[in-house]
Amino acid sequence: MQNLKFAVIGTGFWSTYQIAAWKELAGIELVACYNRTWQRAESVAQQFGIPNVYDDVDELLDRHANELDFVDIITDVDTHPLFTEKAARRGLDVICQKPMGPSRDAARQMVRTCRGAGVRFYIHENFRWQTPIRELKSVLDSGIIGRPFKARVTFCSAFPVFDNQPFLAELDQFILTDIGSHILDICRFLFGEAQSLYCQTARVNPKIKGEDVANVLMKMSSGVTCYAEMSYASLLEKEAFPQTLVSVEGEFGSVVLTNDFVIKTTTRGADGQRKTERYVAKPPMYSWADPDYAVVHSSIVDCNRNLLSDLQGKEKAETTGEDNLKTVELVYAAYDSAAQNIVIHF
Ligand code: 89Y
Repeated sequence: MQNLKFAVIGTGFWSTYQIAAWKELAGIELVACYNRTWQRAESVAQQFGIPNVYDDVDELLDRHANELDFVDIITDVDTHPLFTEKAARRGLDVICQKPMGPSRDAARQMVRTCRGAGVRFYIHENFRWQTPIRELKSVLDSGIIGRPFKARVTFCSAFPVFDNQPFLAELDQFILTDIGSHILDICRFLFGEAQSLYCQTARVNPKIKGEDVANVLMKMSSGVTCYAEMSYASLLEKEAFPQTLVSVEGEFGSVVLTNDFVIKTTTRGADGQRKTERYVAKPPMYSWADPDYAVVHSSIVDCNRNLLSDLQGKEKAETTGEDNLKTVELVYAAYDSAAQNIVIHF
């Protein structure tokens, strides 16, 4: 099979990890990169040996459309629709970072644009690919705790997230779009689709524009009541960033994914006594990963592998645009619920 050729659009903070993760996989070739500032594109190109550098995205696409198979969009959310449209119009498959678009309508339109152009469209949603989340899913699928009826999915932190990603402080809608996209996607991955949702938000940090706390309560079609809590204003005894902590109760027992990737499953033994089994679901540590983000950075490799496999026609991608639109709908339903203080029914 021939290498698939791609271009990276946007060479900011996240791109260096995204590109390093692509380099872990065979069967692809990164032929060009674009950034609105040429210097930044050039420096990333030198770091990774990318042969063609642009600060004009149309020029990149026009010059390379014939050889390219797909683009990987790693820009701020506001430019996702435009760059998706430009690539799709040239017949290129599109991978785009989460959150898909700057609004529900923009995201819906992106899916329509790609469908209309007959190109494949994927969202780079990596949290569900984290080693501990996959391990937790296998515990649930094994049936050992029986049918889950209740869950809590937690991302609460005081990590100085705005130091590395200052634009996040400027977003009118912050935590639900940034972390909520991941956390609500994990809820869907673990427990299926939501039937109804109620949300409350708050802004604790006075220096940012959007909300930095969101509490979402969902009733899933599977019967699970799922509480998703997220915050960047939580100074806790143990800083968990960027781990997602999960607790699930089922008819025969419970499972928790707690700090430092520890999974503990509690069931009754043959003697009827309660027993807890402990296991550490440590993610692979790549030399290029930032230790502060290691569990997230390693999941980029697995997410990319899944998307590549779909592009190569080998395996279905989990996070297609169509699928991720369901996560986007939850994010904006959460905003609607919080704004009107109502339960949203799907
Ligand atoms: O932007 C976010 C993401 O996708 O993962 C963690 C993060 O970098 C900060 O919330």
